[in-house]
This record gives sequence, structure tokens and C-alpha cells, in this order.
Amino acid sequence: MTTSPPAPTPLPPPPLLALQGVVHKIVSSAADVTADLSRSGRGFHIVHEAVSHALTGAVDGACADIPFNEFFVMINHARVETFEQQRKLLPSDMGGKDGPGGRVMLKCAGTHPVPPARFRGPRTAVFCELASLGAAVMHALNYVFPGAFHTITGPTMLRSFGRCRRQLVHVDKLRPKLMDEACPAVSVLVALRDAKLIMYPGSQRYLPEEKGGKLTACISPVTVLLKAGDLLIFRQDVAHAGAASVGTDLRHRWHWYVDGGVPDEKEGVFSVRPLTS
Ligand SMILES: O=C(O)CCC(=O)C(=O)O
Repeated sequence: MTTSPPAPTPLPPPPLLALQGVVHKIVSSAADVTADLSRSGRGFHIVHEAVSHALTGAVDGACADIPFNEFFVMINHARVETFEQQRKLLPSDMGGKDGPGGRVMLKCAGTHPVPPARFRGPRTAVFCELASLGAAVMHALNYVFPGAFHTITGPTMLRSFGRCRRQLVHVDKLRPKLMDEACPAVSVLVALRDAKLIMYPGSQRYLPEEKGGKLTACISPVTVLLKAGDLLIFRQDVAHAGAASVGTDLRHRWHWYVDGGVPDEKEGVFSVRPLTS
């Protein structure tokens, strides 16, 4: 008598797709992200605990080894041109009577992020790990605003040091009128350590015609407190300013720009003046 082999045990159905990390956080709050980043919304969205402390700490620590002469002056409490007129072209020249201090930037290439030359070995690895999350953020935004985003640029590393005064209020997109509402160009900031940003909620609806003009509505600024690992996504036409900070340590942040290109560090900064009541 022949016996047939036992029927194979059917495989259990595959588990439901488990999304993880930053994509999961953005996709699972898609309705809020849409509302916040739409023209009618407040213009910014915070993703808490998007990046592990191990990673932000490692990148922040590695950045501390990058010497000042590799950074460029960017808008601070005054425009870059003003610093140039004062012959303060290098970060080491910045500051006033309280000593050196301010906010500087280092661009790590464009659409192909390149680790700073100083990074070697594990330090390059942590840079690459964090850089890879840029694509994740863009893909998650393509879920929220279906399929429209195609370029992520950066990162740009920001460093504040010494007595750093509040930035001029500005928007990142130089021609805010050209904003495409199907895929609003956004700036993305990862706090590598606790950080603050001053935001003007809804100001994308009240921009002046010309740079340097006043917002057309009185908007109370809010201070957004970011813990290390939090990620802030904001429309490039929302008015904002880096907050003042003090300290002897170097304070780094990491910026990407989705579909908007990197705001130029000098020409055509679209600063705006708040309307006071
Ligand atoms: O200091 C910061 O983190 C903010 C800088 C910024 O938002 C900008 O330059 O556009």
C-alpha cells in the first residue's frame, strides 16, 4: 500500500506590513500633516522622537570636530551683507562685545549628500545613517501629498555658538508666490540636541509682496521647543527665525530641503517684518 506524503502545513498569512520609524510616524498622522502643511494650516508639523538619541548624539559629537573655517556665515540678527560690510566673513570673526557667537552653516553637497571630509570610519557611518532618513521623509511626504515630491537636498549642517542672537524673521523660499500647493516645498530640521525655533503660524497667507516688507496680519510668534531627535517640517513660505541661544558648547542642527532647493546663504534672503499690534 502506498501512502501519500502529508500535505504541507499551509504557511500562516503574512503579517500586516509593519511600517517603522519616521515613515510610520508621518504616514500614521497623515491627516494632521496635511492640515498643518496646507496653505490654510499653521505651516509646520513636529514629528516627535523621529530619530534615536544614539544617532543624534553621535552625529552632534562628530560635528564638533569640524573646524570653524569650513562653515559659512548665514543670516543671523543681521543679513550676511551686513557682516561682510563689517569684514566679518569668517565664523571666528562673528560676535560683539560678549565675544564670538552666532549661527553658521556647512552644506554637505546637494542631492547627493557627502559626509564632511573630517568624518572618518564610524563617524561617516552615522552621517550616512542619518542622511538616509532624508529619503524616508520625502517618501512619507509623497504618501501625504500623493507622489508629488521628487528632490531632497542636503543636509546643511547648522552650528550655533557663543551668544547667538535671534535670526531675522524670514521665509526659506525665495519666491513664495511660486509655491505649488500639490507639493508645498518644505524645510526639514532634525534637532541634534534640544533646540528652539520661532514660528509665525499661518504667516504663509500674510506675506508682503516684497522682501523686507511687513506681514499683512498681526501674528503672535510661537516658540517651538524641539527635543534631540524631534523633526520639524515647515513650509518654505512660513515666516520663522532661529531662536537666540547661549553657551560655550557647539550646538548643531541638521536641515534638508524637499523640492525647494537650498536657500542661498546670502542673495535674496526673503526677510519679513512682523506687524505689531
Ligand atoms: O537656527 C536655526 O535652526 C534656524 C535656521 C533657519 O531656519 C534658517 O536659516 O532658515
